[in-house]
Amino acid sequence: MFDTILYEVRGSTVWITLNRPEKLNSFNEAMHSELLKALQEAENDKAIRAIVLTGAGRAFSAGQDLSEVDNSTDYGDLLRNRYNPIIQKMAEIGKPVIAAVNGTAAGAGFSLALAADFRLVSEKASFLNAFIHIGLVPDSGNTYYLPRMVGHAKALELMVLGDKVGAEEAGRLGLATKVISEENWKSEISAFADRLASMPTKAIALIKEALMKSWDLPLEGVLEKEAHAQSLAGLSGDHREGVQAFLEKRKPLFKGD
Ligand code: T3D
Repeated sequence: MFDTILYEVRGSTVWITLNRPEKLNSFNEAMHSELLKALQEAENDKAIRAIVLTGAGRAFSAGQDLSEVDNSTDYGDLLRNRYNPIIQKMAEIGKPVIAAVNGTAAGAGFSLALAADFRLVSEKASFLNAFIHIGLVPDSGNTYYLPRMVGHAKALELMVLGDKVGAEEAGRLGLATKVISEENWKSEISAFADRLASMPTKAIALIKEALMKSWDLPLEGVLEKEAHAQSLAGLSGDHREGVQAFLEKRKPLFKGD
């Protein structure tokens, strides 16, 4: 169905794998369009309750395929038309998105990992704000997410100096949800994705939305947003199940409804 990505449904999760390993999963036009379609498909499929995004081979993604751009490329339009819809979709999608960062995440590949809700990072992986090395500026949400995760000073340092951040440092900086060893890679990613897929999906969607909006709102607005989100969460089947299970002293069985 797709040429540049793999789309594999495993129970209630989908694994989307960027699949141009010979080019370190750098983005060409087809991969932009297919990744967006895959995210839309995962969003629309009610049976999918967690999304894993990873890369084939030794890289997560090396960002823009530099052999695809030339002097006639308007980078602003390229971002508006191809990268930004993907980054926006990852924020909007009402399901948890896990970046399973299997190797190098450079340029927009770094940004893509930042736009996920969780980053499970292989001990072999690294993050590189490669933009500066080719005279460009960080894009695809990098200047939004990175300072919020590591603070202004560290973000500026990573953007301007363009030094590689290894897995251990990514853990220390709060970029990595968890650093995972090679031998446990697949099993730990699966377990984490399955855990998220068995949680109250609507509440997760509301948390994502509220947290994103909280950056732009004064306290009063945040309090109202929380009240509104809680009204919606309170109407969910999973809330009823959570309370019922508590009263019956059993484990809840959340269905994402
Ligand atoms: O439209 C716009 O441009 C605006 C939007 C920009 C968004 C961006 O992402 S800009 C940043 C683009 N990315 C980069 O600048 C990163 C370029 N790649 C690298 O710096 C290095 O490849 C890495 C540090 C990521 C990994 O280094 P290493 O030594 O492990 O691998 P390598 O030997 O450099 O790469 C392996 C192959 O992948 C190689 O091909 P070959 O020689 O085996 O045929 C290399 O050319 C290819 N490759 C790696 N990155 C890209 C790429 N080919 C095309 N585009 C790439 N980005």
